[in-house]
Amino acid sequence: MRARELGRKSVVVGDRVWLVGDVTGAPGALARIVRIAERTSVLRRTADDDESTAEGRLERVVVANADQLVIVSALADPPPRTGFIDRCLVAAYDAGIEPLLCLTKADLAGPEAVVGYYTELELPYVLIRPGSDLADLRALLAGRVSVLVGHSGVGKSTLVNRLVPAAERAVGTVSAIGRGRHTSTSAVALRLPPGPDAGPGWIVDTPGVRSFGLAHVSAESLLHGFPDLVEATVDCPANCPHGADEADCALDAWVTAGKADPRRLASYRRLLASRLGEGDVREPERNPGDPLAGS
Ligand SMILES: Nc1nc2c(ncn2[C@@H]2O[C@H](COP(=O)(O)OP(=O)(O)OP(=O)(O)O)[C@@H](O)[C@H]2O)c(=O)[nH]1
Ligand SMILES: [Mg+2]
Repeated sequence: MRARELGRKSVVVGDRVWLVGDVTGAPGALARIVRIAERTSVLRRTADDDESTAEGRLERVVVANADQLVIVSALADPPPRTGFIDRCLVAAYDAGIEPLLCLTKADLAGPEAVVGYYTELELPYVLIRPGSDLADLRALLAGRVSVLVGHSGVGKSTLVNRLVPAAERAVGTVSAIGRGRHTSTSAVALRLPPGPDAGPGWIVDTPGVRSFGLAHVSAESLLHGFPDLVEATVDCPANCPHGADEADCALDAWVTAGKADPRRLASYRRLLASRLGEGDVREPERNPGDPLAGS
């Protein structure tokens, strides 16, 4: 139970709290949450990118105190969306949480296109297929609090069940048009079995999201999700908005010189536009070049 003075939405998954009452954990035991510890990190998302809309102001805390954001993307069924991954990266850097790319369904498609897109970023990634060895992933999760985010049907709960066999998370099927069925409906933190070199970590399974709105991230912080572009902006004029029609924006020359992938710059500018309500609201996280991008 939550003490009334804490307010209705005050406690989120990942919070560390003080309890008063019966803390045995036995069936029927009742304790009260009386205090919430200061959070080391807060991962947020909004329903929309545009701060001027009601959806844009509707902010959700996904998880507190996570130190790793595991961006889960299937390589097929549903197809990967680099625009969505880019958004998650912005949210991770903004919250001070380290990103890890987790590419599932490697039995269905190769990782080359997605991995190639992030070459300049040195973004750590792991490949997952049914029955694959999870030792690399376990090592990256050990001793940390990691949160899985991704579209519905990418295999987050499947992965959690493999990592924590006692978890028994429900798993759904993917429809013929490659959409998940939103099987998981709430976030749950599970304790990982301890590894040989590190303390037991925690993994947080979350419900699949359609998009990852960034209305709460300032235009300036948006750029921090693009470390491959940041360096170029020292050559920009003061207060350069970095938009596509800025004649003196140094980002164009940076990309022309081959120092970053032009698709990353385009993705960054799509995010900028989307925050101003100019983006494609229908499929905000789809980038040209993604599999099925034009469909
Ligand atoms: N071929 C293949 N299928 C997989 C893999 N991982 C998961 N699946 C399948 O993908 C479907 C969706 O898996 P879930 O674990 O429910 O996906 P989720 O990300 O938890 O979805 P939500 O809870 O809706 O957000 C299930 O039918 C899984 O069996 C994989 O590596 N390869
Ligand atoms: Mg799930």
